[in-house]
Amino acid sequence: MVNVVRVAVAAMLIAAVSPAAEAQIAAPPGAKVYFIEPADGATVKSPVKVKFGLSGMGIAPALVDWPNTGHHHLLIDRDGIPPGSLIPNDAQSVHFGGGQTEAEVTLAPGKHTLMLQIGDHQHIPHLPSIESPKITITVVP
Ligand SMILES: [Cu+2]
Repeated sequence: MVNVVRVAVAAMLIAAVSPAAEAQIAAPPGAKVYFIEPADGATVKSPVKVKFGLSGMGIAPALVDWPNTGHHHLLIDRDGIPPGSLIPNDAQSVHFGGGQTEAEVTLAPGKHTLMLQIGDHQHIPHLPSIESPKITITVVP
C-alpha cells in the first residue's frame, strides 16, 4: 500500500513538471480574452494599470485542472506563444497563476505592445490559442 502511494505521488510530480506529457486542452468554444484597460493607443504613466477581461470560460489558479478554465499571461513586446509550447516565465511573459485579473506593470518610457494569452493549469496555450489582439501603448515619464 505504501508503495502504491509512493508511485502515485511520483506520477503526480512528474506530471507537474513535464508539460509535454500532457495533451493540449481544447479551447472552450467562443472563449475570448481582452483588455479592459489600457485602451489600444493609450498614453500612460508607469506603473501601468492593466485589467484583464475574459468571457466564455472561467479562471482557475495554475495547477488546478478544472474544465473550461485557465489563467492569464501578459505578454510584453512579444508575440503569443504557439499552442503546445510552455509559456515562458520571464520579464516579457508574466504569469498570473493565482487567478489575478489585474496588475500594475512597470514599463520603461516609450512604445510597448501588450497581449493577453490564456494558459491551462500547466501554462500551455489551449488549442486554438485564446489570445487578445495585441495593443500598443505609449509610456511617458
Ligand atoms: Cu502560467
